[in-house]
Parts: sequence; C-alpha cells; structure tokens
Amino acid sequence: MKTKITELLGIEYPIIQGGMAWVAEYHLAAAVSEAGGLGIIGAGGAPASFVREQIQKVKEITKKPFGVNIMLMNPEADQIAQVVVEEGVKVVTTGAGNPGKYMAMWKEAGIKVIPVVASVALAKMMERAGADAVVAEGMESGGHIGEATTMTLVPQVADAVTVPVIAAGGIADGRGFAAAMMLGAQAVQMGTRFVVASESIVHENYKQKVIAAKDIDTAVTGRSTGHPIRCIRNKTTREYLKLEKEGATLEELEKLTLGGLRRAVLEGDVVEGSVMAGQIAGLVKKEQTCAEIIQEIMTQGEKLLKLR
Ligand code: TUI
Repeated sequence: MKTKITELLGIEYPIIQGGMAWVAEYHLAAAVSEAGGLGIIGAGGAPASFVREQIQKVKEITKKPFGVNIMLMNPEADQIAQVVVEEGVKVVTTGAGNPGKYMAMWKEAGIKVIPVVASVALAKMMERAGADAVVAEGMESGGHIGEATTMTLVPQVADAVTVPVIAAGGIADGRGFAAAMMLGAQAVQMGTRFVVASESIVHENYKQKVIAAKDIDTAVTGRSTGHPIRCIRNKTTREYLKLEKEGATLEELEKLTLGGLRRAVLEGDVVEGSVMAGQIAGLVKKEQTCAEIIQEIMTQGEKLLKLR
C-alpha cells in the first residue's frame, strides 16, 4: 500500500512501531522493519552509549529502514541527538518535548525528522522548524500522554499542517488503521500491539497483563504533576492515585514509580512496576509475530478502505 509516508520512508506498509522505552530494543525494531513496517529503537531514559550499540546491532540484522525515538526528557538527549547523526540513522522520532534545537543539525545530516505531538500548536511549530511528518498521538496511548483523543487530534492536525500525519493512540487492528486513514492520517504508529509480539523481549508477566487487560483497565497517574502517564492498573497506580488525591509531594510520588518501567519490562514485576500500555490493550488478545500483526492489519484495513 502506497501513501505519502511509505514513499517518504521507503517502507512497504504504513505501519510504524512506537519508540517505547525499554521495550523498543533492536530485536523488535528489526522484526517490524523486516515485516515491511518501520521499526524504531526507543532511547527512553538510556545512556547515549547504549543507544549507539542498539543502532549498530539493528544495522547488523536488517538492511531495511529503521528509526530511533529520542525521549527528550532523557538527561543525555543532547548526546543521543549527536549519536543518530554519527551512526547515519535515516529516521528520527521524538517524544515528551520540543526537539526544535536539534532540527537544523538533523536536517543538515539528511535525517527524516518526525516529532510526536499531542497538540495542533506543536504540530504547526514542528512543521515550521522543518519536520518531514508528525505523529499525532492521542491520550488513548500508553506512557506519557497529552490531553486530546486520537479521534479529535488527528483531523485537526491534518488540517493544520501540510506534512503527512501519522496517527497514534488506540490503534491495534485493521479497523483502527482504516479509521485513522479516514481521519486524514497517512500511516499509523502502534505500541501496545507490538509489546506482545513474539519478537518483543518484554517479560512474559507484562505480556500476560496486556493480554488480560479489558477496556477500562488502564489508569492515568501524574495528572497533578504535569506528567500524566497511562499504565495498566495495579498496586502502584492505586497507591499513586491515592497519594495524589491526598496532595503528596512530587518527591513522594516519584519515589513510588522510580525505575518501575524497567522492573516491569525486564523483571516482570507487574504488581509494583509500571505496566505502561494504551487503552486498546483490551483488544490485544494474543502473541503473534510482527509479520503476522502487520499482515493481519493490512488485509483487514485495506478491505475496509475499499468499501468507500
Ligand atoms: O513520549 C511519549 N510517551 C512516552 S515517553 C515515556 S518514557 C518515561 N518513562 C518513565 C516515566 C516517564 C516517562 C513513556 N511514554 N509519547 C510522545 C508524546 N509526546 N506524547 C505527548 C508528547 C508531548 C507532550 C508535551 C510532546 C511535546 C510536549 O510539549 C512540548 C513543549 O512544548 O515543550
């Protein structure tokens, strides 16, 4: 299927894998890229040296295009911004901030820059700064989120910018894919469905938590601190929300979740760790390979779009 995004990135299908911290390492990224989508290495909170190794490893196992996501709250974001240039990365996505100060350097290096935005205002600013596309991410997503839903954000961003828009948040099957295209998107980005992929190194407990989740099993913590994070409800989200209601300090709240994502993803601590996942977890029912996931979505999605 050809869209402005498949053309821009040189990929077969308009499906991009989210740059999830700890989850989006090189095995997953390579599997998605090999399956014809765009795999992404998520820098998350990792040091620049680790990100460089991940890039070198993905290049060893796939010749297909891949990207790197830079989480801008990472204390080593400046160094990682340099590493992607040095390693010849072709596509960079960013999250949780404004990548404006890196844009000139990345464009100079010929990198396709795709910031993740949660508002029309940032989308317009990124277009002016030279972005090649934007990911419009709704609050159905897992992890760090904005305020607008995918249904409302995608068409408004599509109207506000001329660069292609990639829809993210709440998409996990062909129906969501087709709906996103109808809203004006040229591709979708998915996280939660790829968390449970066979090639995903995420701990089995985490995968089972996503697979068992129902429609209303996620919760958003940190609304009061300005860092809203969506996770599957567990002991820690309940405790966090209780403390938040009682007016706990930022310090007390942060102590509760420090390192929680790593503990959940790598050690399988889904009781006290942070099991980040989107609201669409309720639709994700089984583990499949990245190729199966992409094929299934494209078959169902294209069929629906042809009914127009
Ligand atoms: O970045 C994400 N989602 C994430 S990052 C992340 S890493 C993390 N790990 C542990 C604790 C906390 C975070 C987990 N999930 N999505 C992309 C995204 N970016 N969503 C919303 C935004 C965003 C929000 C505000 C982008 C820019 C922005 O403001 C920019 C400005 O004007 O400063």
